Amino acid sequence: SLKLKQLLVDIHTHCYLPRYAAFLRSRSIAPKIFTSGDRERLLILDDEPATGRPVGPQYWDRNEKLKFMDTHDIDISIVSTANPWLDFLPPDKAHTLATELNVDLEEYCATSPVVSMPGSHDIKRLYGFGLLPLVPDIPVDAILQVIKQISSLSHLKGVIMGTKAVGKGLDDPSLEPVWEALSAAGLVVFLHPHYGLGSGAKEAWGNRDNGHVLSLALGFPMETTIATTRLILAGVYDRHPDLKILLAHSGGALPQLSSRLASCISHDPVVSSRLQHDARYYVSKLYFDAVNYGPEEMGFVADVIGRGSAYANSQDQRGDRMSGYTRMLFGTDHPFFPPLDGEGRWKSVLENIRAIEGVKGWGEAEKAAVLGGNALELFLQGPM
Ligand code: 5CU
Repeated sequence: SLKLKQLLVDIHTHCYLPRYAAFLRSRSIAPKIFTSGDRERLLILDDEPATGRPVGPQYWDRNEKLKFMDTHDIDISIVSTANPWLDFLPPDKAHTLATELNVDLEEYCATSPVVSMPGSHDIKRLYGFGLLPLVPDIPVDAILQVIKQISSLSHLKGVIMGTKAVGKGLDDPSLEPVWEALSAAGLVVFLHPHYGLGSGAKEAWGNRDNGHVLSLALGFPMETTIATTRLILAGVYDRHPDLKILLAHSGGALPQLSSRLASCISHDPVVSSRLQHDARYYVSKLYFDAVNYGPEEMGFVADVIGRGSAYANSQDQRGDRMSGYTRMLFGTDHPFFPPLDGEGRWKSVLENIRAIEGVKGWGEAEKAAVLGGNALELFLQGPM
């Protein structure tokens, strides 16, 4: 059984595969990798200074990923391409590169070492989220073709998706066949931010130099909050109740705002009768990474997820209110958030492990589930 030993599984961990990194090196505008002095630098965020940030093999070298996993006792990682994925490309290029990068990621995972555990010779240390060519003007059939490709690659267990989808956000009706296909294929959609507040950021963040703090601490999570709320409001979960969506950064502010959202919906003449359930129910259908760095936040998110099942409109859909932890999964955000000084274990990783271990009311079973058991259940119960 997969549950012979407590495994630590990292579901939020990124890379720029060598083909993607080479492509970024070929570009003269952001996103790009360029050389300055004797170092390569990466420029990806809109509000980042033109000097970008130092980048190195930890972003593309698989040995570095495995070394990082060993340093932190991580048994298995579900690796995804880091933002901004293919968002900035024309349809043809996005389609070609998605297809090629999915094959590259399958190879990256399929040839990885196995988990060292008695009887586990079938479990690899690396699995992946594939890429879809989600760009404006792409024919939907091209996206469906890539979903089919990903389903056929046995080490890819889902897709990573940005909040713009094909340019108009996640409530775009043209995405219906995409949700349908992802749901039918059982692929997990890892929803991840990149744009923060977009053009609103300039005014919201002011003039003071605060590094990346405002866009990463507030902009990223708000972007996820808004994108997921629009998806809920569009009734996507009513039409595709089996869709598996995993939210980055514990869903941003959605857990905190879900009762307010429910109240706003029920008082709004345009929306009040649109959805089959109270908004809080849909929160209980989502999965959340456990990347929020605090035991109180960790426990709060689990409580809100579990509470959501009480808001199902039909009695037979009501789940267990205490089961919120089953939808939370450990992540690191590697290779982002390295320590500013020193080597060894990363503070950003240890904080999340300690937060999971410090949740009041969680026993060994709950902690083990969030650290790895839930991920095994979600990603690896099917054929490996
Ligand atoms: O530090 C950053 O900019 C990022 C990023 O771009 N993407 C991410 O997942 N985490 C941090």
